[in-house]
Amino acid sequence: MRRQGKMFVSLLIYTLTLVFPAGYASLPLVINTWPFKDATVAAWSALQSGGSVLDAVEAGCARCEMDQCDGSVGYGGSPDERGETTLDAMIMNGDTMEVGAVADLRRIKNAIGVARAVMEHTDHTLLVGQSATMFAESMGFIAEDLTTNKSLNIFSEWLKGNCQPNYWKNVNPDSSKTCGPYRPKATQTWNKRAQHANTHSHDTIGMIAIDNGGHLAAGTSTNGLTHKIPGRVGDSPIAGSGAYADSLAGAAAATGDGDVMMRFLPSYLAVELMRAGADPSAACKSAISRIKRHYSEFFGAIICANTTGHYGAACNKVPGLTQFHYMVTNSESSTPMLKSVDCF
Ligand code: SD4
Repeated sequence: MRRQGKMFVSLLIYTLTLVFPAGYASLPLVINTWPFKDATVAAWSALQSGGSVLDAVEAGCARCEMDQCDGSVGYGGSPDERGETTLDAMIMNGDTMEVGAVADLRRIKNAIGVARAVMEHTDHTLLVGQSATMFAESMGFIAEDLTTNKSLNIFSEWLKGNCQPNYWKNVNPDSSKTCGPYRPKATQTWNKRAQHANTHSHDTIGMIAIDNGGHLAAGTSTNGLTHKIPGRVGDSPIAGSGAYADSLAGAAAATGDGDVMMRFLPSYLAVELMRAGADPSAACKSAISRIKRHYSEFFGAIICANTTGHYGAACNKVPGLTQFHYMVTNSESSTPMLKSVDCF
């Protein structure tokens, strides 16, 4: 009898794994890039306390901005060539297809909050630079220095190391050896793109939230790339690249080498594939494959979720990224689950 009981339990577990494979659908759902658990918790509590999916995405990304997740989100990280930290963020409403975004935002800590203000208080989609700061101040955000001892230190070490690495090419003096200012070289040579990315310099938060009513939102927040050329904007605030959400199809959010990834709109592509019936893991994989075809060594990953709450992720296998970690909370487990996917 005991043996029969054991067999029954084994059979039940086996059946459950067939019916509920990894990524099993359950709503509501919060999913975000990297193991930023506190961000997942913040987004989930926003949903649980009656907030909308936009509230959840805003709360989750704001949490990372405050916590300076991995130094790659929020103030005091990724100083540019002048030593300044600037922020990119976006938020998208999958019901209305409204987007609010800021890029190269200076002196304001809560970039995702400003992105939401762009969406809710203007007819624009993306505000940039010092003008975005002025907009933020008019909306009640406080302007303050985003520099910390840590970012100052990263900056001064970089100066001491002859400004290596940097993002210049085809310039004089030789940017692989010395600091600027640089001037264009008369003759240009094609160089394979340098491998700028690694797990330490890239950790944008990208987040998707879906509620019980099937409303979807997605968002991102980052301080971009360390030592970027001032004025550089990454993929994170670009709709369809950093994130995309359509409550009729699904949502996706990307992380990685934004200068390459934004050329392929991977989040848009993944959502369109889910609209056509692809499951989230396959959609994520196809979006990564599209980029790989041209930049086999790019650093990047993407998370995808469809309207029923199935989710998946994919990443490009490069040294330093063989497995990608992301967080999931849904009604199956209200404490965040750390998930991982093997890169390919
Ligand atoms: C950027 N995509 O600015 C961002 C950086 C990043 O994971 O995602 N890191 O290019």
